[in-house]
Amino acid sequence: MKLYYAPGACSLAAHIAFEEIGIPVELERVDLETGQTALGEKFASINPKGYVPALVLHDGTLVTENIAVLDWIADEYPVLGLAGPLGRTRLIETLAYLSTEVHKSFKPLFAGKYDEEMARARVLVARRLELLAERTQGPYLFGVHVSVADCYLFVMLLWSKRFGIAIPPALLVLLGSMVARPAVQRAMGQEGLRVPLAEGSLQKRAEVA
Ligand SMILES: N[C@@H](CCC(=O)N[C@@H](CS)C(=O)NCC(=O)O)C(=O)O
Repeated sequence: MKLYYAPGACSLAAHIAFEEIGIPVELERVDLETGQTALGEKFASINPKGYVPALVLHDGTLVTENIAVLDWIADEYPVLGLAGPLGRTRLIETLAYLSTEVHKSFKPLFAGKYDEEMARARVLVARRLELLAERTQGPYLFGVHVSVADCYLFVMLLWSKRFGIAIPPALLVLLGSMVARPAVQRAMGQEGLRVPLAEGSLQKRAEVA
């Protein structure tokens, strides 16, 4: 299997998920500016959509879109899924919210063109994080077990820190729990990213807040 990724992009969610499961996945970096992969291929010839994540399965089948990639991982490796009669539905519901409401709301911040649009985006993301915080069962979204949805939310929280968006206390706890996971540290290290804060310090900050 091969995961096409860009450092710190939303593809980090699938990367973390694979590290959590502990199965070997080939990683190939994509330069989103030039559209070239690290091996010098045109990324559009692999994924015509031109964006990451792009996952190539063992048989060469391509899977794109965070929701589909993360759902595929959870289906294949249920340890990162959600058990119970409505488990799959609740997981997809959360992945869809993260993708279409939270992730999408960051767009103006990455575009960085208009201050007013960026300010509106900050407010919108913060509001959407609040809703997730209210529903978070702690320490992860669905309780004590980490799922692919936590991997995706984690990336959204890293972006929130980067753009100065206030993270609600319940999600600071989640962020701290994720940062402390060796799989998260490995994935971030492999992408050349700095792990935000030392283990446990985010939880402590949330406790005193
Ligand atoms: N709908 C896609 C969006 C993925 C996406 O926005 N990827 C960004 C990185 S986080 C990207 O590759 N952007 C480059 C581009 O769109 O050209 C998904 O959910 O997988």
